[in-house]
Amino acid sequence: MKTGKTSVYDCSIIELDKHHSDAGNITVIENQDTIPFEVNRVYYLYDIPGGQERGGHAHKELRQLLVAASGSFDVVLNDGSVKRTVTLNRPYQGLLVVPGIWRELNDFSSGSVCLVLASHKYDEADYMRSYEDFLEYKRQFLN
Ligand code: T46
Repeated sequence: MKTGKTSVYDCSIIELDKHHSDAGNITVIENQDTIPFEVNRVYYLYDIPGGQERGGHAHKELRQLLVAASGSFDVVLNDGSVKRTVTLNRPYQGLLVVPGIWRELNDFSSGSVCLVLASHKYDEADYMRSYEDFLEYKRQFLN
């Protein structure tokens, strides 16, 4: 699928493996088996001040799985036509975010951790940080 043609409905919750024991839980994510891309980078957002927003950009190629490893936050997905808000609050659920989707993360609970598994290494050229440029990019792929 052309990355510019993606919609918010191409983003989905993936239920992750949860192994429960009296000693606690463990969740495992494996390349290809659990998620539909190879993981080349892992990073996490933490110590996020109350009321802070993250994201506010889109990617041209990057695919990501976002997990609330601790606490909760909202992800507002926007494909230029439709907005959809997904609340992440379970460490055994991941939100697959496809390329070409503007995202904003907000309403972080105190102490929350957003774990991100990403398909590519960091590349600033992959970012669309201007909302106007993002809309223009999506318009090119209409029809
Ligand atoms: C997303 C949310 C969940 C690096 O140097 N390497 C990296 O791998 C990353 C991700 C960031 N940085 C630097 C670049 C910027 O100067 O860290 C700074 C903040 O990065 P960014 O604007 O990407 O941060 P967030 O938290 O707004 O967004 C990130 C992801 O990039 C984004 O795709 O969905 O986390």
